[in-house]
Amino acid sequence: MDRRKFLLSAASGVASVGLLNGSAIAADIDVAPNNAAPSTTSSRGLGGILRKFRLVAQQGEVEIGPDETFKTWLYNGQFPGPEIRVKEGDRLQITVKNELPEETTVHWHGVPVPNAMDGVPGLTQKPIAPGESFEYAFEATPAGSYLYHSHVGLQIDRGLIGALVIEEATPHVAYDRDYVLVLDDYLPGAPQPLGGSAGWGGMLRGDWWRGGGMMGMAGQMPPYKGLLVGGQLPDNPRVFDTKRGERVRLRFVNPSGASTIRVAIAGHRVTVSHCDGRPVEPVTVDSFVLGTAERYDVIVEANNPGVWPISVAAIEGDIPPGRAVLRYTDAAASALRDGMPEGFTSGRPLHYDDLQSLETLPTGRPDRVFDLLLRGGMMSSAWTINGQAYPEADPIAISAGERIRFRMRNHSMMLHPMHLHGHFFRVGNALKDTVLVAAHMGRAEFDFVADNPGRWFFHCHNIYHMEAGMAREVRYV
Ligand SMILES: [Cu+2]
Repeated sequence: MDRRKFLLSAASGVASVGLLNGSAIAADIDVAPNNAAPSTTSSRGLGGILRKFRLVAQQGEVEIGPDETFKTWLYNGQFPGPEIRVKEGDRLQITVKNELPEETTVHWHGVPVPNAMDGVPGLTQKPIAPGESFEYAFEATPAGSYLYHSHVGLQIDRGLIGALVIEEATPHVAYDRDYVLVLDDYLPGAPQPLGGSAGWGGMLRGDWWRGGGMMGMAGQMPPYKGLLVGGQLPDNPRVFDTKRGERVRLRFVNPSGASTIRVAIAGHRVTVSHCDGRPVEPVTVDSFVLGTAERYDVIVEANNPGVWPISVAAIEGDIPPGRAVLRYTDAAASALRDGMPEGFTSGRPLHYDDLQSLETLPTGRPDRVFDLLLRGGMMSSAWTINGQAYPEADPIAISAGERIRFRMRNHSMMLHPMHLHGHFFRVGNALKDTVLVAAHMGRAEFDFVADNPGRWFFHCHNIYHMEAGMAREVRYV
């Protein structure tokens, strides 16, 4: 695909969301810039254009590889869902029509939307009943790479996921091309709860699961069949074109159901420029890891012509790796190199400590500190925070204006990507919305300012843990 073709296909993806006449709508309903917008300089002087989209959640069927058809639930019949791409300061109006046999909602992961637009059933809205619609409206700010996904039950492990890109007016890194790579763990069939005797945990035993070298994890991952990049299995990879000498921005987003994924590109280092959408001091590494719902934007300098795998491999579980392809258009007709990129076994991996935000970070002593113990997966099917499994769990009460610290300890054998809705928080010297807490006595902490009142969800983004109780309401009182 050349760039123009890519742009065309990206545009047609958007068009089928209902934006076919979007430019006409935007021109008709042009509004003045919102001077009350947060003090991001890049949003000043923008048009504050209204961008309307339509997402239809429906059953459908997509090809995800040679002879592999995925019959599942989709947005607008596409997998992943259509890429929604707008400019910082635009106003988004997204109508979600539910044509599924079950209730659904859509969550705009990472965007600090007003509480009523956050898409958490029973907390911020009534779920959208089959046959009904709901209109989400919020300002596209701040710029960044985000996700949208269903927030009902295990629907993420259908195909109800997509990327939301809010382009910055003045990026701090230069690039010639801009691609989104949606990672996913592919689960044929309908997802079921794990653990106990009711779900897969009781059925799997050793057949599906070889243990991955970790004791006690049997039945703790769904029977994923492979990792996908851009909705494709590795035998039929997505191809991302570049020319020698160009700089390519790759936005990696991970709306997987449960998989923490390492990424490396053969023949190339990557320079991380954004973490969970927010700009960081560029740092050059050989690989990086995305917990479920995390995002990294990287710049790749196209200085090593050929046809190279962009490889992705799960850290937990026993899922076959996936890949996309970085192809130089002027490369000789060389074959795609096989094998995993050297960055998986050598070189420099990215750590959270490498991330230096380019924005103002919350500082000072916290007004409140919450110690949160994460457990589960052994004798019981529940995953808990301080011994409680949501919804039978006390809300975490905070007050507007306070500085809050969450300190998490992981007394379980699995990773937990912990996500707070409605806020960015500080991890080390970076702003994030999701933080991985390492398995086996791992610890993590984050600080945030209580500046977006409402009832917000805080939860593990492994949806099986979330559904088994590893969640709390964070309530402004
Ligand atoms: Cu978890």
